[in-house]
Amino acid sequence: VEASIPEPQRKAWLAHQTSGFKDKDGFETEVVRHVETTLARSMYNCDEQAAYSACSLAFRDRLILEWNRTQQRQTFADSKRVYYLSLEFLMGRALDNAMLNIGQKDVAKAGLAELGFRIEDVIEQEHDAALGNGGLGRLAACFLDSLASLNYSAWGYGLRYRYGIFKQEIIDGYQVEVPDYWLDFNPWEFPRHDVTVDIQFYGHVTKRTDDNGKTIATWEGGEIVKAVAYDVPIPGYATPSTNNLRLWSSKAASGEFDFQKFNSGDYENSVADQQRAETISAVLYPNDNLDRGKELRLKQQYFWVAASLYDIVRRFKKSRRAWKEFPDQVAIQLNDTHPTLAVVELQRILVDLEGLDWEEAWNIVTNTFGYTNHTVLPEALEKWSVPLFQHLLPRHLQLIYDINLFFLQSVERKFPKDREMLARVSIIEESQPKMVRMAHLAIVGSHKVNGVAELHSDLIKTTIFKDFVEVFGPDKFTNVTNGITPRRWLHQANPRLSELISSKTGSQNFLKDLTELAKIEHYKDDKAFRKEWAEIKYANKVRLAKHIKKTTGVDVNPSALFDVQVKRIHEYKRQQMNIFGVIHRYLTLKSLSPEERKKFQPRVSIFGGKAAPGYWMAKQIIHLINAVGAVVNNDKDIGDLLKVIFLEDYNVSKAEMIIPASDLSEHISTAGTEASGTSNMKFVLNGGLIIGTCDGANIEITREIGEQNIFLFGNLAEDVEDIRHNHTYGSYTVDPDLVKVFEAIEKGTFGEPNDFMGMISAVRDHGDFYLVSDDFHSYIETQELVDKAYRDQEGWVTKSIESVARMGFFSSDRCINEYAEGIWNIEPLAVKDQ
Ligand code: RUG
Repeated sequence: VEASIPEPQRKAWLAHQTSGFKDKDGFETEVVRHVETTLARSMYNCDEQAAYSACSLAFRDRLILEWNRTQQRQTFADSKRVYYLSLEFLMGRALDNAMLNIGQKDVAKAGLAELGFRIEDVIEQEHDAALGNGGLGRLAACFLDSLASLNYSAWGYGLRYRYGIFKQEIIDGYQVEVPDYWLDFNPWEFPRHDVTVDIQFYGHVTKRTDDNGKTIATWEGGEIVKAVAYDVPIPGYATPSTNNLRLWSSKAASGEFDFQKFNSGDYENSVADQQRAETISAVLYPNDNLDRGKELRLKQQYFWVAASLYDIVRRFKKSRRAWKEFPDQVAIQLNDTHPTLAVVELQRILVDLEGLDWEEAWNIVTNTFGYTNHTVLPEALEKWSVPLFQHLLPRHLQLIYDINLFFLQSVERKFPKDREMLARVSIIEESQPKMVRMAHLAIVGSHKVNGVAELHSDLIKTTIFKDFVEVFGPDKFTNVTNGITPRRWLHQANPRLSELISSKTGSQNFLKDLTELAKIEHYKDDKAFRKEWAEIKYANKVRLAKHIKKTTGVDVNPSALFDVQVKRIHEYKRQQMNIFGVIHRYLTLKSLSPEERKKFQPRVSIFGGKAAPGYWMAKQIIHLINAVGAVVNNDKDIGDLLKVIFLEDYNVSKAEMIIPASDLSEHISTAGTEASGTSNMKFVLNGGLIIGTCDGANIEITREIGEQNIFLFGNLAEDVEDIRHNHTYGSYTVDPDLVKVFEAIEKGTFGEPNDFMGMISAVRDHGDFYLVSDDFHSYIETQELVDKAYRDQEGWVTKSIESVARMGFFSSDRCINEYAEGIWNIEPLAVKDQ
């Protein structure tokens, strides 16, 4: 890099490389400089918000240098890059992460203290970057952290939503959605007004035959929207590598507004084009595991993949390599089916714009893409109506039909005369209207398809994608069990635990190689270690108890068992079973004498999570939790024995506080419905135990930490179908304990019973699809085992230490290395001055 700098600029360049803060004083100087010049404020009125801004800008300056160097290093190396296409990146806060990854949080803490600020208060000023719904978006964020930390040449591509996931308020026990405008001041993004791409929508296709008899298709007319790049630096941990996340923002192609309309007095419409264009990247769709098929969503998807592919192809073309080398230089991972249009768009670029033959182009396409499936839930599998496609993306629809034709011809050769097989695997569903099945397109257009936990990867092969295993053979389908970044989910979220671990492992190397956690198992009988272990958990619980008091007004006892279920509210995740279990506990307590009650294990049941705004049942569940809390928390008979808390607006930064404070967390989805789950990993890594079903990654967690350290219950995935069949055609009775719970609700114990009848009749009258009643007895019994185990505090601490020590497998670093080796075929790029 240095050698390529022209001589006149070299001296200045060299001087600049050594700038930045070396110590506390250097840091302070930078903060003061940013307060006074960048923010144009004086130090006399520098409040916490200004301190946050200046501190972020000081760290950002350091990131930018490494970011530039990393990009140059990757360009010069000219090796293969991976592009992670995700419609969601749930990044959370950036400042704390940047300070820790750069390794200068201590310097900042000391510097800020001297300026009169507590670093925790400064960190708290940052608005979460909440460009995602839940697990899928957070996984993408963990992957970016690992890709940078492991020195892979990688870019993320996403959308820069003006409004991320809504802010949740709880008013009178009901969820109310408030828009979350997060871009007021965002020092972590760089607008690239020079990096823009024109994106076409609508219009029509003309075809002509050229002199060689080849058909040339041209997509004409329609409208153009401009995509503008915004870059976010992604610092690796303990490495200078700083990767790039590029988010696209939409803008009218024709500039600010239509002067002609404005001058002719049509003021309202003069800005209409601009507003329509900006709508594309305006808001994140707030649905988790649900496809609604809205036109604007399809527009978002095409806008984003077309801009990203243009960028990727432009970068490849600079190397002047032959097209056939494209898959040697480029790996593109489809995070779910949301970016599947990229398959069609690349084929369009190669065939229509670059003039390649169909076969050659299709080879390039399929060797470039990998597809990750994250769900088997039918309501989450994306389908788009053919008429909508025809209207919005007419050329893409033609290409999809051609891709399907060639694919079905190949299937027919393998399975002659099997019409049903053809209908089942077709990319087009012959419904009314016809639909494009995006998962089928993603499978056909990729060289590898992976699930996200062992059970899930087996399930996709035996259920939704069974036919494709026959068509393509089993090798195309693989598993990469999800992981989490230990930097954010241990080091950042639980600094005291991280420090205790490093004092025993001898270094912080476990943050780069999580299997080193195994070393702490040697200390599981060490008295001082155990004492500190328990103290850390207690301190984290005290912190959460303060937050609960501040936000809900309820006093909770930090010595009680903290039982936490925080995740999106969904029937398949079964928060309804949890709250029914809480009601059962309440009824049991009420039936006991004061003496008997004394023997009872005190608990705080903590819930958190957002319901999609249109998901009526999920909202009812939130309402019931709050209604139960209102009764139980004010019942003098009960006191500290049971408290029920709903924490408002669960997000990444709240997760960082809640997770380290849990004794027990609930991962209780109906077996076979939760693809992986990743919060289960976060909780165990922080020394909390799990109550869970044999679902998703719970199974692998059990294998790693041992059956004695987890509370498993409920029916198995392999039995679910038969049980459901029996609900409809056999005898069906609701579990007697659950009947009592329903009776209490119907009696009005928790307010107007009609408010909760949907939840009751889903179980009692509508086939209990999620097996709440079937699993209830086993759930209640297992909760009793939890109480018993918790009363033996020594035994509990042993379980907690053993579990953490055995969590090495669940690092997203392991996961990214598996993708790199098994799917992307890329190697890390050496960093000399590491
Ligand atoms: O529901 C799944 C989780 O089980 C999983 O852990 C996560 C990451 O793989 O993805 C979640 N998911 C699936 N979010 N959306 C979908 C379907 O679009």
